[in-house]
Amino acid sequence: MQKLPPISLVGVPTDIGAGHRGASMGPEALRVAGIGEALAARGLDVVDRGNLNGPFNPWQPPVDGYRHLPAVVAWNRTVMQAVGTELAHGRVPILLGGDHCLAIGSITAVARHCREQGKRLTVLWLDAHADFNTSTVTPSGNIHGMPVACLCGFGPHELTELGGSAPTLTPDRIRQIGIRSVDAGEKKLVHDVGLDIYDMRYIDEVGMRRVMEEALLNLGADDHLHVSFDIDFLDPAIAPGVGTTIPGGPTYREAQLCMEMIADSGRLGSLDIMELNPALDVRNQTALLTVDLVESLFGKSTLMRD
Ligand code: HAR
Ligand code: MN
Ligand code: MN
Ligand code: MN
Repeated sequence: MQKLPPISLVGVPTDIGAGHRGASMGPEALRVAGIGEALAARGLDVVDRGNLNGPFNPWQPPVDGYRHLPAVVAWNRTVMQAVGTELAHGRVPILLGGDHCLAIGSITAVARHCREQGKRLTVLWLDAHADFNTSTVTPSGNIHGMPVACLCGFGPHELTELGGSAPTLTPDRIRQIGIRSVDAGEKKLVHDVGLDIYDMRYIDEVGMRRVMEEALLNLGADDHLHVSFDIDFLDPAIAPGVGTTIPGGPTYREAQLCMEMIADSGRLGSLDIMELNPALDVRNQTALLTVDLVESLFGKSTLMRD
């Protein structure tokens, strides 16, 4: 058995960047579904750091193309600090979101850690959406539709320069899987920067196995893999508890295989679990499914394969 590093759960109870209220309850729903116990049962050292604090959600309309920008910045600074601290202590941070705008702070901290350690960062972005909007092309002003653009240097300087100078990532370090909803202006941007997108059509055509083989190709000992898991990646038939359901996502088996192949890579160094919205869930089923998938992500399999 491969020795897995210790894990820290970090709750971020806010929906400050979302278009629906409720993702603020995500961390607690994941705890109620037993995320800590499930990982501990795998023999992992798990500590729950509790929840971070930040500004409440005033639910205001967008200003200059951004909804709640100052509060989004405040939350992301706190996330960056907390994730950076866990990494510096040699731990694997699991961010319990919260909406997906918080991945800006999380991945900015991971990128800095990788620079300090001389590691190469690869980000797997599991999502129905590309999250590559900017203030000029966004249809909503919701910053959870913008984190990948911000990480690549397209966005307000408060977010693109969260960790110092922009950009945090070059587009070639990101692989997006499960994509099936991209806005018109966003489509042009992802095409222009050459983002590596394994969309649902490609998954249909070649299957999840080959998609994951390609997405995980050439990972070696010096690679740190960050997984940013937006729960709306999953088909809404199995995961109704998210704000922006898009039909036609991965099935239960496809999602399991995706997680198992990431686990097999042995390179997982940090994780975001985002966009779970308990207000829209049914008897916590989406949180329970998420815990099941996260167990696979940390190596649980039906048979002994190692
Ligand atoms: N693309 C749309 C927008 O920018 C919807 C984004 C929804 N985002 C998420 N994150 N749930 O992936 O408004
Ligand atoms: Mn590390
Ligand atoms: Mn999404
Ligand atoms: Mn997302």
